[in-house]
Amino acid sequence: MSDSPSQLAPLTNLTAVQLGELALKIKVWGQELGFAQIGICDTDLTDEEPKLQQWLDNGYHGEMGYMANHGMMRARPHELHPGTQRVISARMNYLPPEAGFAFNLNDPNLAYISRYAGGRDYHKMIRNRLKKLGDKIEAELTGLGITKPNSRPFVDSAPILERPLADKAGLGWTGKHSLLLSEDVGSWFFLGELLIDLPLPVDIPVAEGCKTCVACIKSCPTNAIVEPYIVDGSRCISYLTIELQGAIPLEFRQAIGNRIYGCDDCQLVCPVNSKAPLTEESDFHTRSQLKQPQLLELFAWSEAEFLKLTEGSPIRRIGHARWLRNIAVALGNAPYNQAIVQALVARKQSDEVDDMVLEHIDWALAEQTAKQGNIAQNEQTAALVNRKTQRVIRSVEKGLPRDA
Ligand code: B12
Ligand code: SF4
Ligand code: SF4
Repeated sequence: MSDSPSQLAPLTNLTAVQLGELALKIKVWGQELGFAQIGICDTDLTDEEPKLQQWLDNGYHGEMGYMANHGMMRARPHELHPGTQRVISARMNYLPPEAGFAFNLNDPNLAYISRYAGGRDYHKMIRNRLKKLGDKIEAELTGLGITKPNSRPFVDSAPILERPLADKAGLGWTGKHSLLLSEDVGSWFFLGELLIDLPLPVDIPVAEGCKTCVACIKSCPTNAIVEPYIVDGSRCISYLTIELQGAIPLEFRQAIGNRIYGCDDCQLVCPVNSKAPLTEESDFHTRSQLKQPQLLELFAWSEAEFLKLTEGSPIRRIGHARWLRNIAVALGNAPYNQAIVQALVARKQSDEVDDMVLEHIDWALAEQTAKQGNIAQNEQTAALVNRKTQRVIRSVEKGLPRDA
């Protein structure tokens, strides 16, 4: 059979049986490409539009202007990519082996880096795999003498409500922390989508499983989960350490503790994560220099070292200034130590710091000085880290012993 486009039949020639078979094959191909699960949904997110609008009206996006820029397109995949009839939603596990969550949170001289970010940046990798999935669908249809479908992959940065789509596609339920999670797999996964103009059969959403649990809400260090299912992004440590360009508001600095890039606490206390599988992608394993790193070591990296050592990692995109800003806050939160004071003073004199970083260094010096000589307070800081973090640590030791 010739595959010249003029001799190929239109997509509308596909029968319901053929579409059903194709959907099953897509799920198998997805797994072959390293996705843990694939689900399919339609593009109707009209129920989400008022909730998204309310979230924006409340200013929960903070400085994330991109969240407001595209209007309601986020809830309309068919406007984002015209012709789209279905969303093929995919999830990929990222939990690295030897996560060492509790060990890391318990030592205020170590830097805590969110476990999604210790390896390679996921955006390009997942987009490439989704593109391959699109190629397989195209080859299959061409083999059937059918014209190629129009598809486009998206991961994270696109203006699309990925979590509600994945919820519709049956990949899990929306937890009270607003992330997607599922029995037996937990929540340690990324989402990505292939938008496609084929009327594939859709999957059935799974029932919500949080029931009466509120562990994530109670454990959030900055009280960012303002209501069940609703996160005030502008209070979230992930926003404060990654998205926010300028100064970290004073009210959050102590609560940030040693978390210098993102935060995992709401997932760490989640009982559903007790059965979460480890990633099968070695690309997501934590790089050696980011495994339980000393704050002082990271603070000493020059800009050139920062760029070299974070190459290919999501951390690189915050740049050296925000990296220093975040570490300065964590150093301010560490117990008093003469070496920390010296490192802060030395950094003030380097030509790599701007006014914003200087202000955070001054804050950290003031915190350190306040603890100097006040042995009682210093010990209290060291022992308590802070009460909520202690609870998270205990919860991890008990609930996630493999990853503690
Ligand atoms: C902006 C953003 C953030 C912001 C804001 C977070 C937020 N919850 O909105 C910040 C920077 C804080 C952030 C942090 C994190 N993020 Co983020 N983030 C995004 C992004 C780009 C958009 C999310 C969005 O649309 N928010 C807008 C609000 C309105 O959406 P929403 O929270 O889902 O709001 C809905 C609920 O409020 C709901 N709702 C309201 N009332 C009710 C009532 C009920 C009963 C229900 C069920 C729902 C409900 O309706 C709203 C509209 O749909 C997505 C990628 C994408 N393009 O979708 C990733 C994404 C959500 N993030 C992700 C991750 C991994 C994280 C972090 C874990 C990273 C980290 N370790 O530091 C944290 C987790 C913080 C948290 N608890 O949410 C993953 C989540 C994967 C998963 N398993 O669900 C995503 C999908 C990226 C990806 N491609 O994998 N993130
Ligand atoms: S990631 Fe951390 S700061 Fe953000 S909502 Fe979860 S627990 Fe709170
Ligand atoms: S901690 Fe509890 S409430 Fe929060 S997402 Fe997990 S099961 Fe749901």
